[in-house]
Amino acid sequence: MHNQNNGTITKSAKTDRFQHHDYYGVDELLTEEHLLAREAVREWVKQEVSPIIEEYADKSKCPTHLFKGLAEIGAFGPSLPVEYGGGGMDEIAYGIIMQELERGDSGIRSMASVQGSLVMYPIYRFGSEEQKRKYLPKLGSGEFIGCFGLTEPDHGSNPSGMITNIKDDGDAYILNGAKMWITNSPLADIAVVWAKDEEGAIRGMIVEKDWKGFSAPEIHGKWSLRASITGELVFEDVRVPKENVFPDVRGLKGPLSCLSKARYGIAWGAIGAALDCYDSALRYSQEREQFGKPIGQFQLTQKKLAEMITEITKAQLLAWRLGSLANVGKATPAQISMAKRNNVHMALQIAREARQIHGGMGITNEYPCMRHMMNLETVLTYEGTHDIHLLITGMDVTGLNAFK
Ligand code: TGC
Ligand code: FAD
Repeated sequence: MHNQNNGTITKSAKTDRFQHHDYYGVDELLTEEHLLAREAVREWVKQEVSPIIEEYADKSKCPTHLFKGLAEIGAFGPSLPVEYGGGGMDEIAYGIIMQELERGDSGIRSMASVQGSLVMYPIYRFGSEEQKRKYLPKLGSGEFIGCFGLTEPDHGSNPSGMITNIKDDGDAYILNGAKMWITNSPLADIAVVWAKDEEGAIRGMIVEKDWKGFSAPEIHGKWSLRASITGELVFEDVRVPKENVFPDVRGLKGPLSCLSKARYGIAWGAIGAALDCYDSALRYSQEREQFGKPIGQFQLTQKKLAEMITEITKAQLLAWRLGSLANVGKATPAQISMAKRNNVHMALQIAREARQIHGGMGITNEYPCMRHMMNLETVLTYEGTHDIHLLITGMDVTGLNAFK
């Protein structure tokens, strides 16, 4: 439970990072399994991520050694069946795991989102039995790293316009085109790629890194998500055996249903980043004195903190309810869009306010706010931008489509 009482702070709250802020007792809505998963991942993040993350972000380097650890704590596909390399848990457990990872860093959560929801999930959902058996155990154990290629240089928000294509060539398809902004692509052993066939239908396929004509150059110069590696996917007459193409799915609903799964996780993940910023700002406001008193005693600081915990609490309730709907298969894509948009924007606003509470110190890597803030600029944009999700909600409530 919330451990700040009467404006004072307990000793442990001063010394222990990652305080638990549960203003409305949302924990009472969680099961023993959810709480255990949260504790395990939180502990892992404290041990493995927090001590190194500032340095990796500073150097714009991906801590690749964490892939194995992420697999061991069950962060890859927590809600996929165990026999297919997943964790066999429910959607709320999946969400809570993403929350705890993003408390550490959005880039670490991205590693898990891509592997679990954008690579393992489509193989599980659309793959043949052979594809599942060949790739899922290796992905679940972290032996293989995967990436997901939908976005193209000229087709981001409108993936239906993609020009990456396949042409029939007997027992294989010939793949040509390019994908842009692909998380983990330079490291990936396999890529789940979406391309148009000769009839113009979008098809999904698994492409292996060593295949002739396939390369994945890194994109440099990012000020955001610096501990996550991003690259392109370039296909020049790559021969993709037909057995590597997903047999039954055609159309944009294939990749979009993977995005629904990942966006759901982001709606929870963003709460973790917000909690870390709030936690740091609250602590700082109680320790830092100006004009002879803690800055937390000034009404303007209290306004910031009170609004932060209000928004976090609303986001926690939104995520929990969305998770309850997802558990019974009733979370609609538009409901997921609303939660992704709201919670990421909430986290970004909190990161900015928290940075202000830290004054000049807030721009340094002594505190996590600026790193979260920069990361969240990406999170606001990827998996559908802030405005695209608004238009999805707009379409849902009006029945009128702004995209057509
Ligand atoms: P539209 O005609 O609306 O839909 C085409 C078909 O798809 C169905 N559908 C969905 N199915 C499942 N889940 C969803 N969320 C779905 N949304 C739509 C739809 O019912 C339809 O089915 P059918 O049977 O009628 O064919 O498609 P549109 O071309 O008008 O586009 C709509 C729009 C703009 C909302 C969509 O294109 C969109 O969401 N754009 C945003 C693109 C995006 O999010 N890209 C993300 C790339 S991946 C990424 O960013 C990974 S970051 C990784 C990390 O965490 O590091
Ligand atoms: P654009 O689509 O060009 O949008 C530019 C602006 O125009 C945005 O503000 C947008 O909201 C606005 N806009 C566009 N259309 C409309 C409209 N109809 N109405 C109103 N406004 C509109 N993609 C993958 O496939 N796989 C990945 O692993 C992946 N990882 C990523 C990692 C990072 C670090 C980043 C930055 C991106 C990643 N992406 C990935 C791509 C991401 O999904 C796209 O950047 C995103 O979908 C937006 O596309 P875009 O950048 O081309 O912007």
